[in-house]
Amino acid sequence: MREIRNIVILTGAGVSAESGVPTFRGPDGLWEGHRVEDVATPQVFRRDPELVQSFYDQRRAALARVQPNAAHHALAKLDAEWPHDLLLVTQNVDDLHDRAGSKRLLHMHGELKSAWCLSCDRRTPWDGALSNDPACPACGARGHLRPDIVWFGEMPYDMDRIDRALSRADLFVSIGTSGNVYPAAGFVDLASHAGARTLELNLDPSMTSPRFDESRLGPAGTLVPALVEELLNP
Ligand code: BJW
Repeated sequence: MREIRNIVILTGAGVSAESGVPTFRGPDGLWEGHRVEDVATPQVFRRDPELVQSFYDQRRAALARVQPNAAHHALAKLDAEWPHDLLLVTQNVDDLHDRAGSKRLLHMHGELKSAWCLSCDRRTPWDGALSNDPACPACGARGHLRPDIVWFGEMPYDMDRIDRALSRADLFVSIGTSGNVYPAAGFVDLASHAGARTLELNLDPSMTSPRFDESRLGPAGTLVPALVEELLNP
């Protein structure tokens, strides 16, 4: 193992579970009996925009009732104190990493608190509802704002930056993700190929556990602060 300087961290729904944000594929899965792969698509949005908008409106409103947990805070501390390159890539559309204070952060699957205008292609920070067809603040068009969320078949954000960081990583850490969704589920292979040490933190073994150098099982709220201490005080 070479000396650790450049770190890439991937988080999934498990990092927010202890804050009370439901995961996708757990027993109380977010989409209530539907496979997320069947419903989180642009086709479903085109077929039933009211249903999809009101689902995301509820989730956006629910963010006001949850707080970052010990894992989000520990990752923000690592961001503030790590003297070398660090990139936190989250698949989560909640804003808990942002609120904990992480700065070197990318939301590869979009954000609940952002709206994307299909008329002018601009993205705008958004706090309220979208189901009432508000006007786009940039171009004024009505009925063209959609949740700024990456659905199946759409290109995740910032892939060039993520690929570059993975190709230079000395340590890749995956936290609370089931490894069902690509391209994120392939990051461990890209990092390994680049010579990085790979470490997974998860409550249970994931689809990708066998591809990591090391897996630690337990809640993110306990494992992440311990890892951050280990990295900052080796
Ligand atoms: C805890 C815990 C605690 C619980 N502590 N841990 C065939 C083969 C390969 C790929 C494909 C294929 N067919 C199609 C594809 C591509 C497709 C894909 O991956 N499909 C799979 C179903 C196979 N991917 C796409 O379409 C993506 N785009 C794309 O590929 O573009 C082309 C491209 C290619 C190459 C490079 C670049 C581009 C887009 C994917 C979009 C995903 N969007 C979603 C929905 C967003 C909408 C919404 O939020 O409503 O994003 S899907 C959903 O899954 C969400 C999540 O970000 C994502 C990952 O879920 P996550 O975070 O892993 O959650 P869970 O619930 O699955 O797991 C939680 C984990 O936490 C578990 O492991 C628990 O154990 C753990 N846990 N409590 C620690 N306290």
